[in-house]
Amino acid sequence: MPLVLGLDSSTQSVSAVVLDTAAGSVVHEASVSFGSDLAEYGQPSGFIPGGENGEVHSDPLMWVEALELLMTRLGDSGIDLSNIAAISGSGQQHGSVYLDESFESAVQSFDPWRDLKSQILPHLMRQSSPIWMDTSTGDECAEIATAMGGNVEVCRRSGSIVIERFTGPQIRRFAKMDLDGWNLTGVVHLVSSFMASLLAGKSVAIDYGDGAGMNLLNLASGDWDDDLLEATVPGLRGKLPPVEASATVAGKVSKYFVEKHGFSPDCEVVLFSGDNPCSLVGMGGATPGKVVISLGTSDTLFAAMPEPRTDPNGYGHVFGNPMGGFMSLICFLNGSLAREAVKDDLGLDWSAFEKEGLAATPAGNDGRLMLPFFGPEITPRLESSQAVYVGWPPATGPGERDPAAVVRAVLEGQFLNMKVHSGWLGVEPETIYLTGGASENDGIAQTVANVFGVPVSRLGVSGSAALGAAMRAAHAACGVDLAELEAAYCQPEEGPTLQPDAGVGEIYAELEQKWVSALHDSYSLPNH
Ligand code: XUL
Repeated sequence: MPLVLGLDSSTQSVSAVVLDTAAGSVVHEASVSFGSDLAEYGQPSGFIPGGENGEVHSDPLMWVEALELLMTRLGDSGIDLSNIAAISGSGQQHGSVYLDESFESAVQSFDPWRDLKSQILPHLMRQSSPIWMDTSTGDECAEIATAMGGNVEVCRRSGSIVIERFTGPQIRRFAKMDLDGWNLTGVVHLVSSFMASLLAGKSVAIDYGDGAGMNLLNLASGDWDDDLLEATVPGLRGKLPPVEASATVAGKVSKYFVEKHGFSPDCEVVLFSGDNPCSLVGMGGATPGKVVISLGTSDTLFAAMPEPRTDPNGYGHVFGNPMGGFMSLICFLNGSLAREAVKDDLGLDWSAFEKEGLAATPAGNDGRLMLPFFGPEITPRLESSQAVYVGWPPATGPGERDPAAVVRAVLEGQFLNMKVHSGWLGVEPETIYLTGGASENDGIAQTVANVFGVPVSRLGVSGSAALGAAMRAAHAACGVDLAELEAAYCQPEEGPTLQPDAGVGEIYAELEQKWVSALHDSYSLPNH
């Protein structure tokens, strides 16, 4: 019974899912949490607390130890690791690991009688790794953008304007702060390619999915962009792994994992990718036409794209789609925090939010609009903000507005914002796949269907990044068809697909225009 293993090295844990793709089943899931399982690192949320000047770093040795512990747990759970035919994985995006020149040769011959962590330690040229939550690189972003003649050009080439958490600006900051450390660095890996290198026993390539989150990859050529490299740190190409298609088999699993954890020497390691690209696959959204909206602390919208368009406003990102082509990722910071602010402010629970709010008001809210930005926002880019109400009776002040209409206004405002700021994708969605906590609320899901004018299907998938990684391993190394994998693992939850209500199309078309005008009247949006 050949199995595949998908790993997810995320901010707070490293987790695994084992699939039997012939049976279409999930055989086992396991996880190691940095907070509870590796408390001795003192990084309960997966990063070193108290970073200054926007620095958010993690200890890469913690990731290594978690990987090893996870393998031990998988073995202890009765899974025969010699039955694993292929492994792939997912990593939190943008984080970087700085290794010396001898890492490449050392990783080939790690000693199975010693732990992995102590054998990596001498090769780390930077003891901590900046991760995606780091915002310390404002100066470096400005320097790179200026050297490139502006962010429009950076976005055109790399799919994103220069972003603080992206790896290029982070590398530049390290080279400025610690030139000696930088000069001794032989290779910079992403979290994804670092973990894959440990498993493959060699320094492997970065894939297009995660590589596009560095502000260094030229999307059109599929190679590192020489001008971006030069603007970041001269000579950078010599310290980066090559970049390759996500479906590349990097090689067989290393001797270390064969001898220590019982893997078969024939087990293949497929390049790892970023967590968002892997989630696209795990949610069944890897073929164009499906748009995935995840309603979480912040909301995200992602979709496969046939061609590398970029966001003219510079808010969204374009990454490689691990199944070929490209994908977008648009992040809306004011997600459930804004919904909860309204709910709590009105003293409602989620059921009342739906019954006394949505159900008591008409689609379009009689023209009452909200710009639902309760704090800083990425899409559109707003440094700080508070909600703006447009089209309400003139005398209404805070606390006097009809609570039911406020509930509807926050949701319609959020989904109009998503619709307006995803138009650049050029994707006409056939179905919206909705996931995340708030998607369970029927009224919220119906409002998404109505605002977009597209049927909404709710996904039952959990752990989509690890699942997507396992599906990628099965597809790339074992030749299993993507459609077959999606049919087995990415089915919508029980329950009907929600169709848009009849007659609401025109209402929302009109409301969208008013909403866009209100946005531009209320904020001076920065040009990048
Ligand atoms: C994406 C991003 C986050 C991390 C989380 O740009 O920064 O979604 O990938 O792991």
